[in-house]
Amino acid sequence: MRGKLITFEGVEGAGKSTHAKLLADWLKNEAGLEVISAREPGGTHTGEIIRGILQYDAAKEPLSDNSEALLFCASRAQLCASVISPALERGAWVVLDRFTDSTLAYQGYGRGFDLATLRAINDFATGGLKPDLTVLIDVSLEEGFRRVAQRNTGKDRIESASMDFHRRLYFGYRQIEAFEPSRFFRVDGTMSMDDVSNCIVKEICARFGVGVQ
Ligand code: T5A
Repeated sequence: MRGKLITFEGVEGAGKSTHAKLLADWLKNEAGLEVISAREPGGTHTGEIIRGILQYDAAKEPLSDNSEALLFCASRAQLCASVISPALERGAWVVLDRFTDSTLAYQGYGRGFDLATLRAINDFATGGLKPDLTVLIDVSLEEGFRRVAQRNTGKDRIESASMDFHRRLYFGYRQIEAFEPSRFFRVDGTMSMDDVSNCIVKEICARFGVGVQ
């Protein structure tokens, strides 16, 4: 049986990496499933090189907004072809820290690119692959950036964009969710880590009938 694709989305510092890992551990250790985890951009050798360009200006030249959009999708295309699709086909579950909705939120609502064009580029990159469930972790921009600041690693290129940019993508996520409500599970990311994690596991059990073995 084909595996499931679960994606995590939200603003900077929402807790995506934390909760993607907690869910992947639960699926492996408690539900006994094969689980592949990856982050975007990245997750492959090519993708990690692209991540360096996108986040840390590795190419040392200003990146045009068009190049930015295409590079996120190039990283995704490589990840889909070499990791995600083969894993799903052999029945593994795939847990992703960001996916196609990030491009709609950041490059669409944030940078202002046409959403239909971005959806077409996303489809080209993924071969039309859609998440079975998207967990949208909801925290305010203020809370997200407070957590990012606590990390003490400084802001990367996109985190450094204007607050207006981040406000647009925050509301963008709401629009994207409203467009396909049944694919989304929105969880209040300001609850304790245990409470957030338990809510996500409960939703997964209810939707897909998996449980503790
Ligand atoms: N991007 C990405 C695009 O523009 N277009 C695209 O198509 C794609 C795929 C990726 C950047 O690229 C952009 C978006 C991003 O700007 P990244 O480093 O992967 O960059 O950035 P993020 O995905 O935003 O990762 P962050 O690490 O900034 O945030 P997370 O993963 O949401 O947060 P996390 O899990 O690291 O948690 C942050 C802190 O909060 C704590 C954690 O312990 C951690 O310290 N925390 C909680 N604290 C209290 N209560 C809870 N419930 C907590 N949950 C976590």
